[in-house]
Amino acid sequence: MNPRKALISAAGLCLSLSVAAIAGTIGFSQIGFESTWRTAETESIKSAAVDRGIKLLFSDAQGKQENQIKAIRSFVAQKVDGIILAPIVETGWEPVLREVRKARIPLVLVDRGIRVSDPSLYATLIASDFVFEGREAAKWLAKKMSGRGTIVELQGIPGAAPAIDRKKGFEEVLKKYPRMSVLRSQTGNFNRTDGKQVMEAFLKAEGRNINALFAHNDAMALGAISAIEEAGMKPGTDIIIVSIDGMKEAFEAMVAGRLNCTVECNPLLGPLVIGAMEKAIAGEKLPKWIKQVDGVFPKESAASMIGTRKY
Ligand code: GZL
Repeated sequence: MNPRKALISAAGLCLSLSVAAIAGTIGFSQIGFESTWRTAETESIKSAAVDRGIKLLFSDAQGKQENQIKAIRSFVAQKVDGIILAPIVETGWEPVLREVRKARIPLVLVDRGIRVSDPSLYATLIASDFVFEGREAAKWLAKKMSGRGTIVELQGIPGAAPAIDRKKGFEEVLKKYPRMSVLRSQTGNFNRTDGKQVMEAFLKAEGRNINALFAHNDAMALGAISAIEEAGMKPGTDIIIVSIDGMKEAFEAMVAGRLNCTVECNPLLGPLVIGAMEKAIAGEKLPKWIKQVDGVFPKESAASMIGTRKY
């Protein structure tokens, strides 16, 4: 091989080794395990790190922002090569992210966005478009209900980007249907137990006045389905239900006729987030938002699609 070619291939090898070497240890601050969606996301990120030979320091915040902030500070103290953050809520991150930047550690957001005065505090956000998801849920429901009827809403975690933006998208479309109204709206904290309890309260207060339920995630919808059945009503028939996430258990509920539609929010973000992390560590400029692609799955498609669902 001529000396020039040898030099180029050696440089290429060094670069690839150096990227692998640079992206040696990454800290990942995960929210918790409030839904099967969250579990699927965690597994996707962990396996993507293994595939790339990266050591992942995993921290489960058990649903508390202060635990996420503590974990980030611990990652900085351990001088990790990069930090991945799934931020439970949109605000309260500025001080700790400034400490991360001072330590010159690239940080990538996954699955939820944040509100900061200086967007250079994070390299990129890998997430779905929650406003799109809220709009699609409302469009499907308006068509199903022929533009009229009463709705109750189970919201996600207060202050969380998916809860704020799904509600925003849903209300934006609902404005076009004056004969559709939201009777009651309350948080079910993205989990099945709270979703059931809040739906029990809705049913006690409104009973058969309720024509439809919009749940910000499948976990709360599945809890609400149990509450509707225990109240002697038929979910999917007496009360039309649209939710978000596209989990396999939602497809099972649609096949059984207990859920009418789920808007996907694909949690398999691992390859995207690890790839972005490696680029950020190598000093590459990234777009501020790398959008996950999501679909809309009505009950009619559930039986043919369920075999393809990976989470
Ligand atoms: C969305 C994610 C949400 C899911 C819920 O990216 O943050 O949190 O929709 C999960 O199931 O609890």
